[in-house]
Amino acid sequence: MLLKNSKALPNIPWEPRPQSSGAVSQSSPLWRYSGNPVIPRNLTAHSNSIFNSAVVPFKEGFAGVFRCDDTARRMNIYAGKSPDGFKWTIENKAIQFIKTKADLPDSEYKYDPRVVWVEDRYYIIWCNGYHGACIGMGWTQDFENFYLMENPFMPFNRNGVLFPRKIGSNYAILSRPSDSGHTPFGDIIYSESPDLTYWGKHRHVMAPSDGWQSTKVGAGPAPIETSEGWLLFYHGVLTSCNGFVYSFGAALLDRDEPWKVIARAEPYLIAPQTVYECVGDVPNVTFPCAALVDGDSGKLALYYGCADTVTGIVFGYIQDVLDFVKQYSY
Ligand code: BMA
Repeated sequence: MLLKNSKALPNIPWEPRPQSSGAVSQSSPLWRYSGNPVIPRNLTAHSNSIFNSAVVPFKEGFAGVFRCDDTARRMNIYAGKSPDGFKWTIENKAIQFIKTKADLPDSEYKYDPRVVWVEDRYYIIWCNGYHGACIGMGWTQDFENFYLMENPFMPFNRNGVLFPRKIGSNYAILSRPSDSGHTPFGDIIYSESPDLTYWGKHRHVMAPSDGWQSTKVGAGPAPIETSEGWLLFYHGVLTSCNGFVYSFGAALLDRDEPWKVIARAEPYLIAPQTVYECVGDVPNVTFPCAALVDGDSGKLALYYGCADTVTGIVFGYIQDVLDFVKQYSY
């Protein structure tokens, strides 16, 4: 079995690959959902935009934590549920975290959530406003009550992504140290913690390279465990004459020492090419934050933010993505 520790998900949102995959390059193993954007910008009463959001299997259907910027353009995260992964109901009120300790700091804003099931609960990791952008963390078991934890990292840091299981005896996370602005640089760093409070053993994973990933790179959905290593989808940024362009690609990390890159595809998987990826509040952004996987069939449904405005889905097979990563590795 190629996938490790992925449960069967027979109800994974799915649409077969069309004869013509539209704007997707013929070599890409991923294709876009024909109903994209799956989540419109104005789904909730006060949302200006809903994007860069995280979904997971939950009970008979799906649940998620969504980045909604409101019509005052405040960034916050909201809980949502769906019977099928396509039709979503998102709360009108942002998540109110319950502090697990009285002295936990408040947050000025929250954005770009990831949700990862580890052991007995769903952990939520986001970019947290605390004297600048840093990483915030909390947990839930029911998507009704959410509990706040310590911030894993100090400012400035973004793109915190927890691994779905411990590596050895420690929890493991990827993140990207950054600066107070829009950060024209950025590498992916790996860190470990025995208790999800104190983090260390920092290891460099990946730097920007060429072309679509020449300015900065950042982890996307939680890494997916396969018999060949951890499959990591990540975004890469290119600086064009018209500003940043966010595409995404994939790499394979060592299973026991995930800071070691086994393979990394030179071409992107998805780049902003459709109208909803190129036109919006921030043009030319495709930003992956969540991946659903069916452990039986190897089907993949990946959710990504489009132009910082709406949410899209792309489909594919894990095996095909792995083959792509190995075939086109640097
Ligand atoms: C990053 C974050 C992301 C966003 C991207 C493109 O710094 O704000 O949420 O998608 O910029 O604007």
